[in-house]
Amino acid sequence: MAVFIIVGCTFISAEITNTPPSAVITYPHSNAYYQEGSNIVIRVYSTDFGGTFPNGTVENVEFFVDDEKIYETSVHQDHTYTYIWEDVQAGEYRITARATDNDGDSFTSAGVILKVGEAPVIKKGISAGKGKYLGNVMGSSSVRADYLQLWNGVTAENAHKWGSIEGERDVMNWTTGDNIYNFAADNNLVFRYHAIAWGSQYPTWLEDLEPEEFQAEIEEYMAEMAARYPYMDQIDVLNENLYLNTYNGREHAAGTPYFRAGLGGPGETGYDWVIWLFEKAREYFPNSKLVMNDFELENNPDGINEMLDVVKVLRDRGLIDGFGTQAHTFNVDGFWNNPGLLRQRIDMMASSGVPVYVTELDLIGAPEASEANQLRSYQNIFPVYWEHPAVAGITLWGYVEGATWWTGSGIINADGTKRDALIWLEQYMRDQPDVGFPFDGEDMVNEENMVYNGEFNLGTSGWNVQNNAGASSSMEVVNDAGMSGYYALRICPDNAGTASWHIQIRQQTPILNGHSYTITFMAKADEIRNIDVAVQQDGQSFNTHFQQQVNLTTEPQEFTVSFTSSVADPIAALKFYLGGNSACVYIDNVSMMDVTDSSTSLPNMMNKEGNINVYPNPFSDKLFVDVADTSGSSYYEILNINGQVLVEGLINSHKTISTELLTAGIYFLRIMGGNELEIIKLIKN
Ligand SMILES: [Ca+2]
Ligand SMILES: [Ca+2]
Ligand SMILES: [Ca+2]
Repeated sequence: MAVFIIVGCTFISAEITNTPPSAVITYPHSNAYYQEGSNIVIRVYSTDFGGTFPNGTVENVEFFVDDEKIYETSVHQDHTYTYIWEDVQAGEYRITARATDNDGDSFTSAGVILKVGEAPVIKKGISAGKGKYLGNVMGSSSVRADYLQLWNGVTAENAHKWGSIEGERDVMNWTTGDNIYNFAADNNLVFRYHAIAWGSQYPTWLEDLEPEEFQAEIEEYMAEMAARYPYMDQIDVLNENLYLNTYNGREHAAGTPYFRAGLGGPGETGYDWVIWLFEKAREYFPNSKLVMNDFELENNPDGINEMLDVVKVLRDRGLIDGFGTQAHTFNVDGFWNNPGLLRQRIDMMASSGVPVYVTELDLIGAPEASEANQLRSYQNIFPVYWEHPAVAGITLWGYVEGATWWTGSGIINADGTKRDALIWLEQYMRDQPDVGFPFDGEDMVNEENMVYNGEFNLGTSGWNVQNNAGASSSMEVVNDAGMSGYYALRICPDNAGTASWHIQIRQQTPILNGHSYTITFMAKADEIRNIDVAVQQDGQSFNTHFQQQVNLTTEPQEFTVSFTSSVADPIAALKFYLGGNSACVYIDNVSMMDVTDSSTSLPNMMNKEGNINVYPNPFSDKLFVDVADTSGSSYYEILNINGQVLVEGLINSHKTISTELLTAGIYFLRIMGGNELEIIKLIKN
């Protein structure tokens, strides 16, 4: 029988003779948000294996809200115990789960903080409603406009590494880290902290410290983290600890020996220092899952076993909630032709008895990196992780090609065009059964609407404000404007300038030659005033394609304006001009639709001038495009007969387009460059 004596908040284990069961609330995540009246699915992962002592069985799992028991069950599917908490009223709640094993030993999970309120839930990320989170990393405080559309979890790429925070002893710099955490917290995303103890990118002054000082320093670091970040779902408490079974016989992280010595050494268990570290983490972070994270696992079963040996002593003491596998390209791309073996390796990780968190997945393709091989890797590897019942969620380590740490691992180009892997990943997610969690709610994206975040449900994401000629103003999202839905945009000029264009609220909306557009929006102001709505080139010669004044009152009004463009402009932007008047303006429910009659917009028009050559036609899994005589890149799209864009990207004189994902049928290739637009009809066999 395990005996835990609780002194303060520290567990001091007396003689242990049984491994307690695990209990990890995999859904909802900490800081999840629901609308009042929702039915909330609570999932608990619980096993009674993975420790030093013989495996047992989980007898039951109890669910608690603010320490009050609401449910109990012994029924599970693949170690997940589920309860649906119905009609939840507004408030903030702390959920825990307690598992009891066949020896009568119990373990209570880390807490999960839930927020329930009046505002609707907005779908976030391509995995919304699909049962697991799919997150990414943020390298800086600036957030791409497509982040919330693609991802629903966040890890700071570098900002939370100890060396970034405290390069100089006792001088902590949390600025970037705070911005990244706050973005996650404000949007109720899954937040993973990376990392507390890691023998790389740590402050080098640690190397000179005696254990007592070392421990005091890491406690200071944890205490500051705990004070700043109450809503972290997971923490990489120990990162890259492997050293016995590595590819070159060396420490995975060269500085790990300093941590090993500084935190108390191996001791009787072989891992006393790890136990000390996780005990402290439990104490400081009662509402976060404690994870051990490493790489070189999938392709190295000895490495998995070494990690399992450490996990065992933590499992005996109820100190670990997740097995983290980084899953980088160099360890997993090679499984593209053997997903069955990859599945076995994940099974090994799951024998830890705690959920598997995929923490840094990136794929470039094998045997060599290419867009086509990357697609193949995604198709063969991603589903093995995603569909494994022990995998609780996945974080990709970057997504913008050229900005990821590993060249070739990006799945979107900097200009927002999607690589084949992302086109596939979006479709894969759409094809997954909708289970209603997490992040399930109202659609934030209307595929027909060229405007992103026109309801301002995602804050100001996608929009920016430009002040010209000495004007100054700021935009914010408010929830009491009485406009469309819960949120609306408010812009209050501090210095309104003298002309309407001196203050501009903008979003890029590329337009096509000969196409007709309808713009609708709702607006009001604190006093009767005018604003302009315009579509203007946002750069180069700032050509105005359309501009019209509208008269605002203090009551919300809906406006509809239309125009037909006689040029193609890939850098056109929808703009609201608000300068020249200091009355605050409210804008909401903005849309811009291409309303061109598709029977005339997509003629069967071969390129007459002969400067665009597309072959073969009919095509199968590849399409080659040569564009002669261009002074820069052209933008291409492949559309189906309904006008939906299926593939898009840039062409610099020659491009090979992967078309294996397209089904047989008729397509249109639309090529846009300068003021030229070409549409070519093609057939896929
Ligand atoms: Ca047991
Ligand atoms: Ca310090
Ligand atoms: Ca709105």
